[in-house]
Amino acid sequence: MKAKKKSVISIILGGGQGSRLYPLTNSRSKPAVPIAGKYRLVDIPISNCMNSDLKRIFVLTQFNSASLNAHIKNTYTFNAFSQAFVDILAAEQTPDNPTWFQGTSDAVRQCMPHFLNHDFDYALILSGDQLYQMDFNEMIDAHIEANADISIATLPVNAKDAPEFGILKTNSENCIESFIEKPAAALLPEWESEVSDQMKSEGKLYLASMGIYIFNKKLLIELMKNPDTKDFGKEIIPQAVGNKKILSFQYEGYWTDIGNIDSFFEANIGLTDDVPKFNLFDNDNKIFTRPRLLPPSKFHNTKVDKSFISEGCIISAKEISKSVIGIRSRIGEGTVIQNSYVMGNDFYQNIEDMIEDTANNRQLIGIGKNCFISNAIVDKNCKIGNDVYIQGGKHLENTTHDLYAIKEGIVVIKKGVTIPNNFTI
Ligand code: ADQ
Ligand code: ADP
Repeated sequence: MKAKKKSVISIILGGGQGSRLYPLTNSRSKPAVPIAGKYRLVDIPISNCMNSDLKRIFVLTQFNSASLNAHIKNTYTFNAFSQAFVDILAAEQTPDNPTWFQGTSDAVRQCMPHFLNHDFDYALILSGDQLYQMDFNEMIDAHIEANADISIATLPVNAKDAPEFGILKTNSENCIESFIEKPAAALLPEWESEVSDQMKSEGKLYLASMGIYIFNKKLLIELMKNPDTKDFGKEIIPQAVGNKKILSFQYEGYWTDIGNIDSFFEANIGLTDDVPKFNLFDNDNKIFTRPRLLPPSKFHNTKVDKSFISEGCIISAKEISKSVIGIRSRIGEGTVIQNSYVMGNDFYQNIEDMIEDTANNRQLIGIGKNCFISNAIVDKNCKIGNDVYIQGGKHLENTTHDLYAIKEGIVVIKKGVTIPNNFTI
């Protein structure tokens, strides 16, 4: 018998208003937020799809931004003979739909006409704010083999993390028998699962939904007819449990949610660990991004330790440690950067402008001389003066200021701001 051809479209939930990532999402949509010095958030799920040979991809986003469009257009170009595409679908108002996406399944519902223009048997629905590497083919094969209606990727989590996720229980055939979205801590004892000895030893006793779903086309069409259900985790999945065959596809590799400033910061700084949990140095699983053809980075008198330095930087800093430095960064002499993510710049300032700005006591694009920056995120295109002192940490209270925001002790310098000489946080 001829094996059934897998026909799959991928739908990436690119983000609602992205308020948890504010101020990084102040002027750009969440999928466009720069990560790891040279990528954007959306490159992670797209690369997982490409590496799984799934090349028909939709990115659903609450609002469109120039940078997301430019990034997708300049990165994911395919030859005319392939069926591959990456299409951005931004929430649009139509006579039938006067509102923005009201939730994750509402986003899919509103975009159904676009999906139905394509031939597919299965829809793979992914979150846009997770860091992981996964071959989706294994999950798709398991879904087909089990003759499931829906599959959900799951992984064991501990009691501290469980209230953040959909938690489920399975039967002996790995089919989901019960599901609760974000249970209160007090309810957890009822939700323990049989997990491997390794997971048990790490206290990971609860099976969490990774927010990665496969739906059979027919079922998806049927479920998306009801405009009253707005969210996969809150409505679609709990309502399908008991009525549909839902497979739990268990994953035990590295996976993390990067939906808020704290976890976004940790995920970036985690890349500087001796053996990072997320491996960017992998022949088989490449993370794709825009090929910018930047020159190599140039250093003068800098001690660099455990750091990621992207292309096209001009660095005279005294010391950079445990930090991620983004493309085209310019860092002045005497400056120390610790435990920070500097996103870099979209363009270089030309030499004539720099001479004129310096002569007029204006800050240059990049980070000036003799600064100290620790526990901070510096968004793109900032002009940070000389002798600026930024010391993030738990001693600081959450706050929002014209030039920066502080969240969980992490100082986030807003995109494109000018920080005067001697400024202190
Ligand atoms: P959450 O991550 O809390 O839980 P949600 O905030 O709805 O769910 O986001 C899921 C994904 O959809 C994210 O990538 C988000 O950016 C995106 N998204 C949200 N609203 C959107 C909108 N209006 N338009 C487009 N995209 C949107 C979900 C599940 C849990 C599961 C966790 C795993 O509900 O059951 O455990 O994911 O992270
Ligand atoms: P981000 O989402 O990173 O904030 P933007 O929406 O600012 O990105 O878009 C970045 C693009 O804008 C880059 O490709 C860059 O070429 C261009 N750009 C922005 N400002 C300038 C400038 N002053 N001069 C030249 N190019 C610029």
